[in-house]
Amino acid sequence: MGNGLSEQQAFCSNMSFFQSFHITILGLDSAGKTTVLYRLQFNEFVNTVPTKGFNSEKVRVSLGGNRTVTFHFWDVGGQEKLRPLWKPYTRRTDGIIFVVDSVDVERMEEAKTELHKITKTSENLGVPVLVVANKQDLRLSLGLDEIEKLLALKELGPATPWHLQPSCAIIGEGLREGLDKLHEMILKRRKMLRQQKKKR
Ligand code: G3D
Ligand code: MG
Repeated sequence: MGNGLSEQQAFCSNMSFFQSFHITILGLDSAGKTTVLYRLQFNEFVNTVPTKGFNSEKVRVSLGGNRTVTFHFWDVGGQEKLRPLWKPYTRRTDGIIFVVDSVDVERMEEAKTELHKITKTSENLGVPVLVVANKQDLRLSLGLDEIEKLLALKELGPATPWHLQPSCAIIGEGLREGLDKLHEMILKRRKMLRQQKKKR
């Protein structure tokens, strides 16, 4: 027979199955953020229009190892005039998905600046980032090594855990693998924060 405390503990640990992770989807306009979101939500391609403010959807996603996880995605518009919104939307976020257009060589420097700016704000220190190298189906898309260099991803770490994932959002390729990694990084960070709290 269990006592009240262990039942309560079991209840709390079961509750973690129902919690959702807050994920902000960022990146320059036209990178494919909204396509990523609707591909994950409906499992099919949805024709997008430029996002004027934000789209928000709660989605249950099946990950590897029979895990089903609920993510609350916030897809925030990427046009220059909307980028000041990124900061408030990333407040208390569990993870960031940063989508880049792998063909848009000209704006890679701009993408790099925005990525480094948002990960270095004090609220986002240590928040894991999944960098999605989207539009890999296009012939002129850059390879991962080149994207890693152009976005200076190595300069993000060790403070910010990151993973670079190739994808083609119109058919959904690479998205679940990427989310799997992001989920792992989020759990690892939570564990680390819990341990740090205990030590204090
Ligand atoms: P955004 O939300 O980041 O602004 P969208 O970007 O999701 O609106 O996508 C911008 C355009 O890129 C859309 O085309 C969309 O179909 C296309 N796109 C998104 N992902 C991919 C991909 O993986 N491969 C290719 N080839 N195209 C992609 P339109 O023509 O509607 O502007
Ligand atoms: Mg959009």
